[in-house]
Amino acid sequence: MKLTTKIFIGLILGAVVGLTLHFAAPDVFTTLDTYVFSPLGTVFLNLIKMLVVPIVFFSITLGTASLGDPKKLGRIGGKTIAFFLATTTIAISIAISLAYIFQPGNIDIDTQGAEYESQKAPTVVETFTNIIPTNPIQAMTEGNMLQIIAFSIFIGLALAILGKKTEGIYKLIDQGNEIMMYLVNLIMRFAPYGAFGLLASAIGTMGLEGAKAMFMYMIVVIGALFLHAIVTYASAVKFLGNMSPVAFFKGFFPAMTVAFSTSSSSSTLPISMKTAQENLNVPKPISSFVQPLGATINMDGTAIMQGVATIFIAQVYGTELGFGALVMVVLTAVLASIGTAGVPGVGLIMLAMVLNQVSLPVEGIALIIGIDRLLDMTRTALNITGDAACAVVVSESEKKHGVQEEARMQA
Ligand code: DAS
Repeated sequence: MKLTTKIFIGLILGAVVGLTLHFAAPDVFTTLDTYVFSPLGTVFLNLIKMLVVPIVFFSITLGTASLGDPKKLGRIGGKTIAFFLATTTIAISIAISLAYIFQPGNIDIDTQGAEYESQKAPTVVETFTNIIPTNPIQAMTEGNMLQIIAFSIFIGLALAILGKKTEGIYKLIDQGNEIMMYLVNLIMRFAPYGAFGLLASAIGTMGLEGAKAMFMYMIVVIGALFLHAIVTYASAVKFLGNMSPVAFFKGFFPAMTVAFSTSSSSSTLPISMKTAQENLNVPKPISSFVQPLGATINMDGTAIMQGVATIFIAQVYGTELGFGALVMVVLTAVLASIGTAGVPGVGLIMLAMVLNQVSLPVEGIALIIGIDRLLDMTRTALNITGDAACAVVVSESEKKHGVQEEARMQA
C-alpha cells in the first residue's frame, strides 16, 4: 500500500477516534492521549526536529554550491535567480495576506496549556544584522536558523568558486545531503502512525473547533496556491514570456499531475523538462539549466504552506506577530525554500525551522501535520510550475540573444 494511502488512513482514523472519544468518553481519551496518542506524536515531531539543522546545512550548502561559480552564472543565471526570489517572495506575501484575511487559526481552544511567552520580536534592522553568526556552531546548537542558512550559503558560495580545489568537501556535503534525504524517507514511513497520534490528540482535545480550524487552514493554503498560479505565473508567462496562460497551463498539465501524485519535484524533473521542451517550446539548454536548479532551490508552493502555517499556528496560540517577525517569516521561508529538497514531506521539516525562527512552538505542527500530505501533493505541483514559468520567461528574454547563446549553453 502506498505511503500516501497509509497516511490518509492514519489521518482519518486519528480524526474519527479523537472526535468520538472527545464526545463519548473524555476520560478514556485522557488516558489514551497520555499513553498512546501524544507519545506517538511526540516521537514523530522529535524525529522531524532532529533533522532540521543538518538538513538545512547540507541542502542549502549544496543548493548554493550547485549554482556553479557565480562568475560563470552569467545573464541566464542572474535572470533565473531573480525570477525565483521575486516569485517566492510574492508567494509567501500572498500566503500571509490570505492567512490574515481569513484567520483560519482564530479559534477558541485551549492549546493544552502549552502557552509560551512570545519572545520580543526583533526589529527589521536587527533581523538583518543578526543574520551573520559570530559562532556558527553555537547557531546550530541554538537552532538559530537564519544564521545557519547564512553560514551554509557562505560555505556553498566558497565551494562554487573554489571548484576542483574543494571537490572532496563538495562530495562530502553531497553525501551528507544524500543521508538526510534517506532519513527523511525513513521518517516519512513513520508518518501514518505520527499523523494518527497527533491528529487523535489534537482533535480529541479541541473537538469540532479544531477540525474546523484544520479545514480552514487547508482551504487557505489551497486558495493561496491557486491564486499564485493564476495571478503570478499567468502574468509572468503572458507579459514576460509572450505565451497565453491557457496554453501554458494546458501544455504543462501532464507534468503537474505527476508532481501531484509523487509529491516530489526531484522525481518529476525528467517529466517536467520533457513537457516544457515539447509542449512549451523551451529550448533544451535553458530547460536543462532552469528546471533542475528550480527543483532544488525554487519552491513557491512550499513557501506558501510555510507562510500560512506560521500565521495559523500563531493565531491558534494567540500570538500577535509584529512586522519584524513577519519580515523574518518571509526571509526564513524564502531562504528555506532554497534548501527544501524535492522529496515528499521535507517542506514540513523546513516549517519547523521557520517556526523556530519566530519563536513559535514546533508542537504547533501537530495541528496541521495530518493534512500535510494532501497539501504536499498540491504544493509540489505548484513548485514545478514555477520552474516551468521561469524557463518560459527566460527563454523568451534570451531570444534577442539568438542562437549563439544556445550554442554557448550547450557547450
Ligand atoms: N514535496 C516537496 C517537493 O518535492 C515540497 C514540500 O515538501 O513542500 O517539492
